[in-house]
Amino acid sequence: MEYKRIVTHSDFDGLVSAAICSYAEGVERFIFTGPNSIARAEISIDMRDIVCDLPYPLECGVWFDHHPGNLEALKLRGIDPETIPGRFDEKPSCARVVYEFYSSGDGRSLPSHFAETVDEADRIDSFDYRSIEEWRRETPGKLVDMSLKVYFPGPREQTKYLNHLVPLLRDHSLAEVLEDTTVASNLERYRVEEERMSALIERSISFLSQDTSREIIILDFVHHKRRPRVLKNLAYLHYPQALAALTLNPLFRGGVKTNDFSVSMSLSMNLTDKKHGKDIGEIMRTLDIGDGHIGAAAGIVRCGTKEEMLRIKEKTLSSIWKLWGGS
Ligand SMILES: [Mn+2]
Repeated sequence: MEYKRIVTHSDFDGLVSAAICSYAEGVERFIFTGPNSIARAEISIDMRDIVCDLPYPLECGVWFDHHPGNLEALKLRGIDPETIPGRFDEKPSCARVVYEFYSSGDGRSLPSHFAETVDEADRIDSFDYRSIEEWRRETPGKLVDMSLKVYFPGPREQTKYLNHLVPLLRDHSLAEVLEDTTVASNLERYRVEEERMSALIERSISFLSQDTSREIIILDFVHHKRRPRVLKNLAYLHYPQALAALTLNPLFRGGVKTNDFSVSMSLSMNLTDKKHGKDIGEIMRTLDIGDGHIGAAAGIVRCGTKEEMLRIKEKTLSSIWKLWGGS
């Protein structure tokens, strides 16, 4: 079978997955997207497409993935994963699944630089860090990942960069990829943006009055006219001992700000591999505002008036604190 395109997730793991598939199958056309556009069937995908690190679409030629939720969804649709070409495996990254698939079995072997790149994809995609220092360590993979987080004026500029990056990741080691001038300049631009985000975050951090030991960092942006572009983990640079970070963002409909807001929360790396009994997904489900897993989850709260929103927001935060079971 001659495949024509690789449809992949637009994150580091998705790009590395695409790079390995591109090498193994000789496919040079890439489509970058996110899980939601697959779920909404916004992209037409057919039997000549290879799909990586995304939910299983209506149909495709080959599917590689590692998200347990996507496997569940497939089974609910009555599709037996064994009948789909490709591989599903609950590995730390989809890149690992693809790497193992092509390096065993039919004798096709992969260039040696993929070993390090896939190790980095594992760590980055599963957020496998045990401390702030480990998370901030600027490994080659981390630097390439940072270059992806730079601000793009539109989807076209982002696609252009991703199309530039996948062949680099396919043909070179991460250290060599970092020598590319476009990668280097995006990385430097990202560093400047990160400084700015970190400063905005520092100004926006608050804690609940009940939270005397400052366990949950709260970033409340609901009063902002536009959703600010921030990476909430940067908050840990200011409060490295915190156990979780929670962001509140206003929601927009047709470009107009509503009184609805979103809540997203995740555990800090201080709790990685610790027995903590916290379950963020369970908190969202109990409040009936959303879903997620133990380490990270999100929800949406709908409100009528602005006054109602302010009241419900306070109530939601104190309910989260109770369910969190803070000290
Ligand atoms: Mn992934």
